[in-house]
Amino acid sequence: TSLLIATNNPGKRIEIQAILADLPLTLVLPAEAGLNLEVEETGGSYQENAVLKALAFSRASGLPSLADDSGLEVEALGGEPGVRSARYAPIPNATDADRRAYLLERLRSHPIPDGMPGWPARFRCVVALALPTGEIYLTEGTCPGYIITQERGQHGFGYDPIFYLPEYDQTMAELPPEVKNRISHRARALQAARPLLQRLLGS
Ligand code: ITT
Repeated sequence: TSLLIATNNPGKRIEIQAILADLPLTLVLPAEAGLNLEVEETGGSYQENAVLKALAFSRASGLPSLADDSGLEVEALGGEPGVRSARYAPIPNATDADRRAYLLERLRSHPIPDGMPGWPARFRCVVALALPTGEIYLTEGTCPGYIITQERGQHGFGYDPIFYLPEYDQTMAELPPEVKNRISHRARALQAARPLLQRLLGS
């Protein structure tokens, strides 16, 4: 059974491939399916955007497609950047480093709560599985942590270097990838999707 990984983000792609590696699925990348598809994320929620992406890729490829819409939610900022995490920072062609700098800039006027290692935050991930029949399944995962000002670590992508996990005393970018891929929001959403994928394999 083939499953299209409906993302253009290489960081996500590598993690999804690793997390699903033990399933007897042939994971197909957009480029391998001859697809160069930019889906405009017009939805106001992770769920809506994940469905938009999974359906668009499934229609274009004729394959079952799995999309991930995810983001970082910082309590002091009322849950920002949230669904806008990939587009945060008001600069054209912003990089992940620009977005981290912009987030820290926004946090400057908010004191770190007493006794905490940083600003409380969580990563959130919604996974949508779209079948060629048009059926859609959604799962979700979250991972709590703290935003810190000092970047640490080289692994991962996005906000990982400033996302601190007290139980490991490491940032998400310092954790070995196999550990991130056990505990992350993405890992949890994909674990929750396993029964759906098993059913796909059985059919
Ligand atoms: P696709 O839509 O092609 O999948 P994208 O990067 O545009 O790629 P999203 O709209 O879901 O995807 O944005 C997710 C953003 O949230 C991502 O670009 C990062 O900035 C952040 N993010 C999500 N998961 C993360 C993780 O595991 N570590 C660090 N940052 C993450």
